[in-house]
Amino acid sequence: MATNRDVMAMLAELAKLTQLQEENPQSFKVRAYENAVHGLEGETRDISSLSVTELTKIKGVGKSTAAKIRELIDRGSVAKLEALRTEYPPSFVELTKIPGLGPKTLKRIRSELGVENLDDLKVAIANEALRDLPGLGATSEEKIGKAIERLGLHGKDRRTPIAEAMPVAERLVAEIRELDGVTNAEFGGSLRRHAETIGDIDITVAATAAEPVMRFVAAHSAANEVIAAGTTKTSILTRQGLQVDVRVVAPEEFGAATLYFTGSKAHNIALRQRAIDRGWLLNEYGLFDAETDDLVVRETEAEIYAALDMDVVAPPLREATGEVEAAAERSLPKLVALADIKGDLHYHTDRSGDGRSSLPEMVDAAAAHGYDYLAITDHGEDLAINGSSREEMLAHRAAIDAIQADYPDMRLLFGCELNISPAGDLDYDAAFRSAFEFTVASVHSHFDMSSEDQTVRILTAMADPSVNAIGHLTGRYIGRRPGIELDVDAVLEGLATTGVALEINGALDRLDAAADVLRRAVAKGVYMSISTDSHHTSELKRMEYGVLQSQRGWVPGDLVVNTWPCDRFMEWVMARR
Ligand code: DGT
Ligand code: CA
Ligand code: CA
Ligand code: ZN
Repeated sequence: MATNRDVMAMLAELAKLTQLQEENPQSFKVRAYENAVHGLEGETRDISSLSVTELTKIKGVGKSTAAKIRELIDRGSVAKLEALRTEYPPSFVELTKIPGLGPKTLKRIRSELGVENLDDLKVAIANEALRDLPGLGATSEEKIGKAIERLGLHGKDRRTPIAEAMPVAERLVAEIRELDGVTNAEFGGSLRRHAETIGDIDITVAATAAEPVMRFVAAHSAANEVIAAGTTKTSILTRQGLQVDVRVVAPEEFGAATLYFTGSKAHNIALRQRAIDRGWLLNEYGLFDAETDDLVVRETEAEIYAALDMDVVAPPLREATGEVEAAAERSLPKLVALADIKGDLHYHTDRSGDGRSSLPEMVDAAAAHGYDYLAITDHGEDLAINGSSREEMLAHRAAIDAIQADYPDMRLLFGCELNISPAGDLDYDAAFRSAFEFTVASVHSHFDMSSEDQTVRILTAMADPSVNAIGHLTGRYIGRRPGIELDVDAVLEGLATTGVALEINGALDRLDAAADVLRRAVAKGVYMSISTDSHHTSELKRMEYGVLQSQRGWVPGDLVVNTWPCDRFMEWVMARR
């Protein structure tokens, strides 16, 4: 039976493939599918029981979309989608990830050069065949070639952005946990370490019987191909070409197995050496005495670390970059936990053109998280489509003031996401900006300026007394768009001097600033904020990803301003004004 998630995945795929067919991302049909996905995000009912008429009452769902939803629920597949999949197989769709290759260009290189997949495209580039097509040219050809290299789309080590892998893994783990005889399930590997890109997904399952789990995985709707079906390990390939390894272990082996399959390999090797030094052996089954083979411990990761005379190392740190030594010396930083977060500081409502939930809905969702404070930061006037005029902002402030009375336990801040112009200027004027109680300033355009100019741009912006944080520092989209180039040390110096916070953006396709930048920021004592950049109530859970990103950067909690109690936080905010 199709779940709400299946339906949303079906519509998202229809939107994607229809873009290719209509050669236009803005086509009416594409928008209709996308709007339906957004409408369903907020749906808490099981929609499989709804009629076409009932379905059309959901925001964004039209009649033809409703019919496709029923078709999926009733027949298990959608004819229109099947036809599109035949016309556009995954190896062709993959080419849409390459910047500079829009649907029109793709169609042309397919019909005129016979390019069906990445290998074909690379041959065409090597033969300099692209440059002769209308609308392309030598420069575009070179750019496309470079983008292929940069995206790592080629060969055996092609990697998937974490934003694409995470939903697949979270879904499988949630479903496997519900199976009979399963006592625990967890994803491991690079995904649990919260790496930016993922080679394959590793899932470890603790169960009293392996067979039902193996059967479930091999028959899963996400599996386009089963590449290995063993008694305790099954590997599948999704339509997007992402491999998932599912391993079943006995419940008492779960700790040793998750430790092993979380890695990294280098971290494991360091742990194994500590075991050897103590006369033991460490493997995926447990920690054993080297001479007698007697079991020392194995049930939980915590027990194994304790036996090795170490503090528990959080998964994002397990990269053999000093964490083993620090855990042994008991000098790991006191990292942020989700429960430490007291507020969200980058937060949109439908006052922003790209916001999709109303102010009351967004405030209510934050209150449900138990936050003590919340900065509402809709876009300023500079973002033509998404931004707000002065009049609109003032009306917005009145609406926020009015709603505040209903939430006595949560301090609402009238805020703004200011856009940083190429010169480092910000929206409105200084007097108008000073009315905001909190702002995050970020780059949304002009990604190609020189590193020198970008550095001046950010330093200029942060010098403005209305700015409290710099949002998504580089503007990157992992695997899709490289960030702006910057003199990172100069920017971090600026942040340390001004006391402006560096945002850790929890959107999985951003995870900006990157972990290595965070680690350098820690060394300079830069304040940081962990934010979701939510545009819809379904996006508040990004806070968890932001927290994991902060851990990957070894960020101690006391540098993170939104772990502070409201009084201390407000003192810091006011110090800028
Ligand atoms: P990926 O998939 O390339 O993003 O990176 P990982 O770290 O998920 O690597 P993967 O999937 O090959 O293996 C998952 C974990 O299993 C890895 O992090 C550590 C463990 N592992 C795999 N092979 C070995 C090995 O030969 N030695 C040790 N010590 N551990 C291994
Ligand atoms: Ca892996
Ligand atoms: Ca693997
Ligand atoms: Zn934003």
